Amino acid sequence: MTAPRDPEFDAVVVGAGFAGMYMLHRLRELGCSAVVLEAGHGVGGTWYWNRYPGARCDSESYYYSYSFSDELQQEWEWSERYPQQPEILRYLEHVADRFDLRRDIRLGRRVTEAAFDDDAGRWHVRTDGGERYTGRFLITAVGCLSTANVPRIPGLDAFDGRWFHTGNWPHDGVDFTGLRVGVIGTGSTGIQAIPVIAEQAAHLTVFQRTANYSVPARNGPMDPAFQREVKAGYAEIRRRQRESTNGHPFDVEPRSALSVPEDERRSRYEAAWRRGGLRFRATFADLLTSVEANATASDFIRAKIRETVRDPETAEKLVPHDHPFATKRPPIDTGYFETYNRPDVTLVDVRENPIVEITTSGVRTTSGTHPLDRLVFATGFDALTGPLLAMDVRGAGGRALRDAWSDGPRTYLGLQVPGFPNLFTITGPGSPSVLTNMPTSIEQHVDWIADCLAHLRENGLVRIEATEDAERAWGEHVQEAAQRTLLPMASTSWYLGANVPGKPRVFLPYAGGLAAYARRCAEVAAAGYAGFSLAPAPAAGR
Ligand code: N01
Repeated sequence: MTAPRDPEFDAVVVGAGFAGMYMLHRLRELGCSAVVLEAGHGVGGTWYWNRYPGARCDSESYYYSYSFSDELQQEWEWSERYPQQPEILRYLEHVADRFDLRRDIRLGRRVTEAAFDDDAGRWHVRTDGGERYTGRFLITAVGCLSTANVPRIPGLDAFDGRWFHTGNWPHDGVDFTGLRVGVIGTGSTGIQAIPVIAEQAAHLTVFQRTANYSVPARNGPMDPAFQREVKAGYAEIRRRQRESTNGHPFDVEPRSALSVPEDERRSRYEAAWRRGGLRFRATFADLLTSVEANATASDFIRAKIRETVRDPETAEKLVPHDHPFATKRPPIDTGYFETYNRPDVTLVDVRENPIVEITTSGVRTTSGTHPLDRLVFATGFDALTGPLLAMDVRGAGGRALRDAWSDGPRTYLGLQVPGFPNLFTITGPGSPSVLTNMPTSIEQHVDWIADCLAHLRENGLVRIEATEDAERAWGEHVQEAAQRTLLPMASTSWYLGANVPGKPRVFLPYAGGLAAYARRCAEVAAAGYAGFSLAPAPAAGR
């Protein structure tokens, strides 16, 4: 009797969110056999896990979506300017059905190990249930923000109430009615969740470490006339997205904030504030490159916070001082600062009064104990590298990715890692990823990988690996690109890995802009995949 062989595919894809599902679609078009292994019990990735109160997208619905199928974008109707989590999940489930993707997606399979077999030129992948899969190519579509960061605060195990991380929210929801709730964290997630939790809880205590800038989202129902206009103009909208810095379809004002008179500058900020959303960043060309220009936007938002929050002491705590606007991912909100005017909401500044421990009945800071029934960690993620390093990935010669990246991630174009042949990392570290509207970056990566696989096949090649030289040069370029912006000034940012104790401080995403990045990827491909070494199958009998 021979032992049953592991199921073998051209490609094993990890993750069934935006990236993994589109990758599967493209692989099928190429005629490749593929399987998608997904840890969740449903498709959707980020939108399957992040079900916290108030979860919605900060990009607008009409462009936070796939562009690859005109039929899909014509038939899908968005109900709001910013879609809520359940609506995005419905959209992704619809995509899975519409393109008949589910038959190649295996749910409830968390990949724990992946090892490259040099002789066979195959990746062997193992899941938490002990299943094994084999593929010539391993393609990670694991997301950038999918490994929860729960801070190690002493005493958490002893807490008598229940606690939750926003990125791993119970599927049957959480009822906060009549309860004393604590939220730790005031990033984009906390800023979305806090106003909604405050509506329900008997009392909400917010533990803030870094005060944050936020601009009103100005959410509302989708205007049918606008939706018709969008559908008629999708070709142009998608072109603008692809040719932009951040994957959004709006133009950035070409002038410097310092080139216009004070009253004009102010009225432009006022108009952007009234319009709401991430577009506020585009009010002037140099908000992320000039400290002086940025100060005009930062000061404008600081004044808005002081105007909104009635108690001056609370307002001062909410005013950010330690980083310029948008050097951390800028949140947008619905009634965030207004929430602090409620009598049943308390703000605790944990820079001033650090958290000492979690007790059985609450959170103790240096200024006293805050009694709580429920505790919410809106404390973010081990971003970009976390989801990849959560798997034990071993490349040629058994080298662990964890060792290869001990000083920070090393990639070529965020797509490949030297020493890890035939591994592609969709929106990996060193690509624009989290600095952009994710579906746009995902489509660019997936299309590039699909074209690359087609090239290999057409040329009788079976192996592709980034060279050390190309990786080194790209790594330097990624750091230079960040240094040309103000982004590294936010010293506590997850862009730098600063939110996870012990994580190397390296600027993780590529800040040179999506359009420039995509051009570079296209040039690399046109030059016969410059910076990659490509190899044919060994001759028969060898
Ligand atoms: O996480 P974050 P997030 N004690 O890391 C604080 C995307 N997103 O989940 O700033 C006390 O930004 C931490 O404080 P500090 C988006 O890209 C997208 O909010 O490190 N506090 C910070 O305030 C976003 O940027 C959407 O000092 C602690 C907060 O927790 C990314 O996800 C919606 C702490 C964490 O903020 C992550 O956002 C929501 C500790 N020990 C999010 N540890 C969309 O629109 C951490 N903090 C699609």
